[in-house]
Amino acid sequence: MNRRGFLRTCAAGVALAVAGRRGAGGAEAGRRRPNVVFILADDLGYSELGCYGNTFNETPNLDRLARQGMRFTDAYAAAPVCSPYRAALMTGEWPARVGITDYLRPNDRKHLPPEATTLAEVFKSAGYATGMIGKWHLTGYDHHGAKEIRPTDQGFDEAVVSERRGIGGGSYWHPYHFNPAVEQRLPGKEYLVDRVNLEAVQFLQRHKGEPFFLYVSHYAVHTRLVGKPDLVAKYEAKPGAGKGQRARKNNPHLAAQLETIDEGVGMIVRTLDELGLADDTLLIFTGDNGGEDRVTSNAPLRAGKSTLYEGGIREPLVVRWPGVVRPGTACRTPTVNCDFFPTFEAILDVTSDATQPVDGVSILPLLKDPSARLDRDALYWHYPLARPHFLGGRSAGAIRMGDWKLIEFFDTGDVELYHLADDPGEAKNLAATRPDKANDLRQALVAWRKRVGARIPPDCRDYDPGKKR
Ligand SMILES: [Ca+2]
Repeated sequence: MNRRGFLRTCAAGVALAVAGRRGAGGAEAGRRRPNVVFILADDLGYSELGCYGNTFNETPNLDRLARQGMRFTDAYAAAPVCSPYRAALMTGEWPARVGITDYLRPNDRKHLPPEATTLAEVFKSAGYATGMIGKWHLTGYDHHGAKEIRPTDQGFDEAVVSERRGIGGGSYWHPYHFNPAVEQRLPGKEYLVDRVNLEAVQFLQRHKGEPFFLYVSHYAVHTRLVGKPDLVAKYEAKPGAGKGQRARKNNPHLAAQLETIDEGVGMIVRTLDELGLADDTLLIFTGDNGGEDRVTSNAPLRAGKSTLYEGGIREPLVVRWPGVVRPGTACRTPTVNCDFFPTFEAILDVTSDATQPVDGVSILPLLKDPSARLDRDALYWHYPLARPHFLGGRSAGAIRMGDWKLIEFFDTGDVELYHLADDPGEAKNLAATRPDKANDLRQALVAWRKRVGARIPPDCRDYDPGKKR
């Protein structure tokens, strides 16, 4: 029997209760395995939530969640764009190892390989109902001549309001460009974020009697930004409001979209309360890559989506888990989104026997105690490009070790070195004054590339960095 067949058999009822390979799980001490709701916002920058210091946007439900749980200050995305983040989320691997290091185009031949064991398959192996709502972006699309590998091919029992063709910029009103087959369910002009919120609530209601894993993957706040008109008007009237969809700060459309996401978080929390499931449910909110800095500001972090500066890869991460995560805590240990896979394995107390090597580390010790130490020296990024991203990102790799971070630009061969504790905005390049440190980090980065088989194709070294595509 192949791996997938084995997992399906397990899902059909064969117990899989062996010791977790990454430490004792949440099932210890008689504790029931929790339900998991994982809410992901698209292109949401580090500095957009009230609980991360934003004073213009209004995110009362997420701020409450942070007060009830743990806020991570140094949570990273494994990539500065969509698809590689999602590949790392689903497999626990570095994107470089999966071989998906850039966003997948609609006609892309690449996709998350069916033989990879996904997060959804891990939950299925533990007897969970698995559901996904919204953005997948781990395949090319049939409509564009590519082979589609759908979420339902990767361990999700159901995938609703999910794209079947190229993801449309600004397709936030029904009928949705990315999947015209989606029938309207809300009265009036249906707004996509509202629809995703409704589907999330109804999934919880449908599956209240069994353990569930729900992945709520919003299409917002990806450009083109389109907020609901009443909310946009509310933010336009606020002091300091930027103007229009392309405002670079205090963007009223982004704020409006984010408020609707936040409303959905409130709906999910209320539904869990009503169903009596709040204490048995681990609730996670995060984003897939940094904010696009032509429509927002990630300050105090530098730059945004498509770059390996902090603004491109550092994300909000809020976790609520009653009885395990202490309310109102903050964790400053660097984490990366490949960590979710082994973390859930540890929480479920299963060894998934994934066919792929898992690069992440379980952060369950941090959930129990934010000052716990993880067994990991460094985080790595690999983002080779044949020409600069249209948002400005360059072909590059990076490493963070302790408070030090090095970015190696593949197009010029230059390196930049920053001390993040002293200089979170990456304003002072120390590569020339600390060549010893720069050399150590560069060597560690090169050694990691070798270990995971990360390639830098020749055309990703040799192009004109000034030329935009
Ligand atoms: Ca994204």
